[in-house]
Amino acid sequence: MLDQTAISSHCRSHPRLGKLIHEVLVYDAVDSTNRLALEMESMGPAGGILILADAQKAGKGRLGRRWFSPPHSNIYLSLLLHPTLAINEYPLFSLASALGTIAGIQKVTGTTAGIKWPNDIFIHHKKIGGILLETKTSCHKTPALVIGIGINVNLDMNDMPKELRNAATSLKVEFGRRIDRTQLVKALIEALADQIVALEGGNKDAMILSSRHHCITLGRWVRIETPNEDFEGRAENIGMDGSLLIRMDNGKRRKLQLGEVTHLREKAGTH
Ligand code: BT5
Repeated sequence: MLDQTAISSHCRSHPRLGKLIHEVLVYDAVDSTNRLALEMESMGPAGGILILADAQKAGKGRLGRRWFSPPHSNIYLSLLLHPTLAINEYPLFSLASALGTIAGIQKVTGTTAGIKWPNDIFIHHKKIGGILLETKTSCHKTPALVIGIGINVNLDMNDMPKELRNAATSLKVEFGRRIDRTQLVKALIEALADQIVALEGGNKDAMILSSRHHCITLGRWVRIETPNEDFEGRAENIGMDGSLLIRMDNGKRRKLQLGEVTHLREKAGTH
C-alpha cells in the first residue's frame, strides 16, 4: 500500500516540497485523482494539495481518453497548484512534470526514461507513464493547475488489456523486480518540486534545454494530428515556449502547441 504517513512527513521535511504541498491525501479508489483535485479547488484554500489513489475507476487521459488504472500496482497522482506563471505558460508544466517524473524514476531504478513530446514517458520504446494537465479559472484566485501523473510500476503484462500490450510497459516488466511505490512517489514529488520551483523562479531556459536532451521525439519522422489537419515532418526542436518545431518536406517549419504525435519509422519511400 501507499504509505500516507511516510509521504506526508517527506513533504514536511523537504523545504521545497513543504512550500509546494500543504496536504497529502491518499485514497483506496477514486474515479480520477485529477477530477477530485479540480473539485477540491473550488472548495478549499489556495494551498497545494497532493492526491494519490491506489486505483482509479475512470482515470483520464487527454481528449477524453481513458487511463488504465488497476489497483495495487501503479502510481496515480494529482498535484493541485496555483502557479505564479501566466496561464498561457502553463503548458510548460507538462515538460517540467515529465522531467520530474524521469528524475524520480532514475533515482529509484537507475534508468533514464525518455519524453515523447509533449506528455508521454517512455522506456525502451514503450509507454510507461503519461501526464495530464488541467486548468480551472475562477474570479477570486489565480487560475488553478492540476498536474496528473500516471506511472505503471508493478503491473504485469498479463494484467494489461490486450490493446495496450504492444505499446505499454511497466517498471516491473522492464527491470524484473517490484518497486516500492512509496519510495518512487517520494523521489518523484521531490524531483517534481525542484522542477516547478525552478520554472516559477524564472529558470525556463534550463528546463527547455533539459527537455530537448531527454525528448525521444526529436530527430524522428512524425505524423501530426491536429483538430484541423494531419501532416508529416521531421521533429527538429522544442521551442522556448515548449512547442514542437517540425520541418516539412518542402523546407517550411511548423510550430505545434498541441496535437497528437506518432513516431513513424521513416519518411515513406526512404527504404
Ligand atoms: C495520457 O493521456 O497519457 C495522460 C495520462 C494521465 C493519467 C493520470 S493518472 C493520475 C491522473 N488522474 C487522471 O484521471 N489522469 C491522470 P494520453 O496521451 O491521452 O494517453 C492515453 C492513451 O494511453 C490511451 O488512449 C491508451 O492508448 C494509452 N494508455 C491508457 N492507459 C495506459 C496505461 N496504464 N499505460 C500505458 N498506456 C496507457
